[in-house]
Amino acid sequence: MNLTRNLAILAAAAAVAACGGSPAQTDGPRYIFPSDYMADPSAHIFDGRIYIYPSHDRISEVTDPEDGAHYDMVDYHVLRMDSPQQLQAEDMGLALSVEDVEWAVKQMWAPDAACKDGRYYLYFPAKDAGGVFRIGVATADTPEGPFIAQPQPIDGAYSIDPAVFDDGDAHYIYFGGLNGGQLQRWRDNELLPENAFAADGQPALAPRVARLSDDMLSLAEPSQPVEIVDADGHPLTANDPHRFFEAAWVHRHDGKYYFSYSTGTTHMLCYATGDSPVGPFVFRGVLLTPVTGWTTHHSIVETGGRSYLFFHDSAPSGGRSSLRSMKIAEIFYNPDGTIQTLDGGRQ
Ligand code: FUB
Repeated sequence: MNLTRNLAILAAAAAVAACGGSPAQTDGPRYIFPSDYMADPSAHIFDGRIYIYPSHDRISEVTDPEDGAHYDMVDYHVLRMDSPQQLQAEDMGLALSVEDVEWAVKQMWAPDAACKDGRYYLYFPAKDAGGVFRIGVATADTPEGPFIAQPQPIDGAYSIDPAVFDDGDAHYIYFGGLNGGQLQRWRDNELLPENAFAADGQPALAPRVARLSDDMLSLAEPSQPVEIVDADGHPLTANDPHRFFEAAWVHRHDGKYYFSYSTGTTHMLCYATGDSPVGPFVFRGVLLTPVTGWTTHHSIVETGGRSYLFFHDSAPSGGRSSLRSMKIAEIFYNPDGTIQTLDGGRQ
């Protein structure tokens, strides 16, 4: 790890503690894991604690950003917080490594996790030997793992950024991401020979959703597009700055389903709401304005009657887009169910 960078983050954390009074303050965004680069934090409450499943960024010899190759991650760690007020998350150790996944070759991108009947499931994207992003699943008896991967990726799950939502009687998996995430290489669940982006003015390419099988290891049904529409019911178009790019997340609040996502090239987190976990979702607004760095990617957790956004930026690495650091911030709902926009802090 870069000592200068670590010192800078620790100084920032100390400044937060000093300026905010007690470390228990979580008012503004703050870094939660200064000692390593981690991103794409998928947070869940398991066993009464917050478990975070992030990507594990690293300094790699692959620096070419073409197709996101510089996001060259090779393993996952699980982090834990006893509460949102804990100053720093605790690293629970190595959870899964690419060398332990038979079908995967490289680029372990944003994962997510789920719990069912006391078993834990880690869903993760990686490229196979053909250079195609697939989504795999690994299992464990504890939330921190280590996880044992299934020998093959999940049939019918592809592209990147799996997110799993527990709707009580069923789990749903969402996936998909544009550009380096390859969503544009798929139509109707078939791999195309080349990219097929949606044209300006046409409906934007949609993320996918499917119900998971009872054993959580496969799709119970072929994935369907997740419709994100405007207030008149028209799909957001490919050139709309608020259209979906990657990083799907679903949570429930006050009886509504919230589908939130990154707009990628326009660098926002946005959200849409609906009455069903599979949509359609009506666009409602911007959750987070651009951060320092190219990507951000998030999750939303409700605990103790308060809601928290976990996300990342690249400020501690001086803006290096593939070296990101995780943050937490409390978020607030308006009476009409909209969420107050958070400032991502890009200068
Ligand atoms: O971490 C690699 C990729 O960057 C993720 O899968 C995307 O969501 C973006 O954050």
